[in-house]
Amino acid sequence: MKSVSIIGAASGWGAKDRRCEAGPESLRQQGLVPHLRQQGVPASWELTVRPPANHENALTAVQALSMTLSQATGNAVAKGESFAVLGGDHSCAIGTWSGVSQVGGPLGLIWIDAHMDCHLPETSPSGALHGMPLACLLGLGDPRLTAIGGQGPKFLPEHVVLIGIRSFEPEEYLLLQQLGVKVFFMDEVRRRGLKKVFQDALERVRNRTAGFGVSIDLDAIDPHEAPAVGTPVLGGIPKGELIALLRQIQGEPRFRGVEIAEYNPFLDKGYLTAGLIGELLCSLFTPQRFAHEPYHRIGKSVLSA
Ligand code: NNH
Ligand code: MN
Ligand code: MN
Ligand code: MN
Repeated sequence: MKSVSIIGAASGWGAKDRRCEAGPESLRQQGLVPHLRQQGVPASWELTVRPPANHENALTAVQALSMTLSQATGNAVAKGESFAVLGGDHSCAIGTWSGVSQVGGPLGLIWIDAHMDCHLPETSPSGALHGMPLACLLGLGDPRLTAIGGQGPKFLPEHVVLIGIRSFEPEEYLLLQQLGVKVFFMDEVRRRGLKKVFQDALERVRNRTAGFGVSIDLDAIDPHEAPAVGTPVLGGIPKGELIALLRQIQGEPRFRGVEIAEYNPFLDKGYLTAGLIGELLCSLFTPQRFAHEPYHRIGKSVLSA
């Protein structure tokens, strides 16, 4: 069984509310690693990457962090380990997947998000970099970000799928349509059920690829169940359905790793979102023979210790 390298991406420079930079350290303090190990996941906290203290602006902060992060994920995969990147705002995806795409053949990516994250600097209404990482990974955007891990696109459009989308600007949808990237809107998820949509997604990312990854923006999940995000959008994916489907990936040799982004501990209600992150990780990495324990204990066990 592959060991799981946990990598914190402690930056909020891509978001309007920067406090998600505290996400990784908070999860660590809430006892995430001991809990995972108790659940049979051979996880260890590899490192936490941070932007340098002396960066000039948000872009150079994200650029520097992404370069370090890409080396960390690239190393983990080259060693034959799985990884879990914990954000931090979703601009960390530039580093995470640029690194993974350097190892082995073509890579597939399932992008689970309320948003498309496919803006160019010219089309973004907010200028926030967490609205642009998928465009960067497809080779479009600021050259300082698209060059990370080597020039050019890190994925072929036919190997990328988005799930859970319910908030976007027309320009980013146009871009995805022009490229030919498949988008499963939340409407379709509700109409056909997540299970069928997820099957279609898996088929695409497995077709003529050497491996695939999953990027989860926590705002994809309904805000009643994942409140600790900076940009909540009502009407999201029920967490139980997502957990059940991620469980199908467990043990799949071509699954490279996961990224879970946008956790802002200051917005969490009790341990709701932290617990959910634990459950998501267990669903992907806990061997089937282990019982699946409710996760809200991570915080409590630390507090009572
Ligand atoms: N599309 C909006 C923007 O670019 C919101 C992006 N926010 C996200 N993306 N959380 O996942 O500003
Ligand atoms: Mn989002
Ligand atoms: Mn996102
Ligand atoms: Mn669990």
